[in-house]
Amino acid sequence: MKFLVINGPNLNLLGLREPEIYGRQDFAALQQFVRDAAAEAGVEVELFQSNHEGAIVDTIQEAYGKADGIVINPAAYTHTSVAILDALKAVALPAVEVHLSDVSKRESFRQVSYAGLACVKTYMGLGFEGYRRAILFLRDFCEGEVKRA
Ligand code: CA2
Repeated sequence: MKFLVINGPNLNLLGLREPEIYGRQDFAALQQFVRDAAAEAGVEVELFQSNHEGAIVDTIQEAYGKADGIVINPAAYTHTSVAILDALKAVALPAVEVHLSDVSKRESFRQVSYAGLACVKTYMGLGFEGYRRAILFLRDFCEGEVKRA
């Protein structure tokens, strides 16, 4: 089983500012955490980060036929991008949304999630742990899909 883990704009700057919201660990630590979580779950993982909406759309499209599921933190594009929502719907792969912070308790403009409309589950406010839960959920979800088929 292979999952694509996508991180959106500015997450590559983790650890540099706003540690009270996003924690003190940097993006390299997040990538290692995700690799370790995938190993624990017994799944393969491919990591992708971009600051560009179109690059994220391209990567979601390319996942079709290659990945079994997607874990995505679209960052600021969560709240603006119909293009990412449409790409997730188009490939129709099971997707799980992750946010490091609890966006439900933040500014009103963060209360809408377009990408979330195409996701089977959302984890927020758990920091890095949200990615681990997402991978484990997606593995169990995909195994269930296989059993039901
Ligand atoms: O909580 C999350 O994971 C977010 O997706 C993070 C986004 C934000 O726009 C979403 O509303 C919630 C922002 C990521 C920016 O990361 C930074 C990294 C270093 C310094 C400042 C921000």
